[in-house]
Amino acid sequence: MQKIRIVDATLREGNQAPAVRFSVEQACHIATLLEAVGVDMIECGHALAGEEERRRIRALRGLGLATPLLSHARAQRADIDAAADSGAQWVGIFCGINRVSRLTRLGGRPAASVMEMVRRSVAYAKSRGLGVRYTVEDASRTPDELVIRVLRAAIDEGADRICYADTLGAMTPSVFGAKVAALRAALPGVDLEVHIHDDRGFAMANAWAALEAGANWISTSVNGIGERCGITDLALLLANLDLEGYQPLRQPQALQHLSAFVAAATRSAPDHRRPVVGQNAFTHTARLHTQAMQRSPLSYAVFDAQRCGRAVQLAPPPTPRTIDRLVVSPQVISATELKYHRAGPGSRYVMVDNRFVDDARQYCIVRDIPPQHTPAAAH
Ligand code: HCA
Ligand code: CU
Repeated sequence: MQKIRIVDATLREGNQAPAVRFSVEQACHIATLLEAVGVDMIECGHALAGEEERRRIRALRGLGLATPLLSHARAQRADIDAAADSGAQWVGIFCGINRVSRLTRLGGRPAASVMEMVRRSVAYAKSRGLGVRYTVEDASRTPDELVIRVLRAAIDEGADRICYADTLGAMTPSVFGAKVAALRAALPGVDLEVHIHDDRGFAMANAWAALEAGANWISTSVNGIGERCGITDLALLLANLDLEGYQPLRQPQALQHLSAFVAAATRSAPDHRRPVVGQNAFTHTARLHTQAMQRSPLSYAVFDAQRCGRAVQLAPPPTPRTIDRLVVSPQVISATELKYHRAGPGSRYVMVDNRFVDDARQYCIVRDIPPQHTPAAAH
């Protein structure tokens, strides 16, 4: 099985998520944990963007990590100079070539002129001694023939790695897999990365389709954070690679810490349902499930909790509690998060957010539940 390499872009793509701005100290802590879990490259922001970004990159370089740093840049000399001067060993040059990119970001240049920009910038970055990744931004909405031509041009000029970006998360897995397979066939031997947004919820599925089709680098972020709906999630990808026998998880306990730290640093509520790292990911509640889990730890689990640095939690089935009349406040929770159970003739209890609510009156506005809204017990 080929080794799948990961470039984690939490400090670049993640730093572009709404209301996110990592401090130098936070960035350094995240980078140290990223190295601990074994990512192969750490992507930082645009060195040209300002002193704050340059300070972040300098501090990351000062950590002396073994993992190389990549600074992001447009296909312009000034950006590449800033990346080279920042101390990053690599530059990630991104430049789209489809009509939308040319009209909205490149002053209406014709494709031939963009091709020339890419050639010149890759050659210049090589002359500055940088490792070079070239990304076709919005590749998934670019004619395949044009994608291959511009990538070939970048490789001719010495690009060390090429990247196909599904910038809008527009693709479905089977289509994405076919695109990557065609790219792999047209450009054999070259390091091929994919960067996938999650707007349609396919960021993980498309990453998987891509690696099965021959991509050998995947771009990720912690908790999947990034522009809009974010990108492929690091912890889930690592756990899937472990499960499928590609490569074992390294320091898996650090994954949960990384996820919690990034959630706190981005002022996001912890996502209890997040696979692998979420609080509920290895918690079993229904009596049937907890009993089976006691007999065999994989009876209701696809990932081995221990391999993921987690422990199986068996939550005792809630003790039925009689509550007369309930309706959930729409401000607190939505009706779909409610499960009603019949605990005996005429009695009901309620679970909110997957937890048994001790005093439902704290959470709920008390009103009558019409009998047709209390479905028969599911368990
Ligand atoms: C961006 C766009 C980008 C670039 C990806 C890359 C995308 O935010 O600048 O350079 O590999 O999704 O196309 O994130
Ligand atoms: Cu992106």
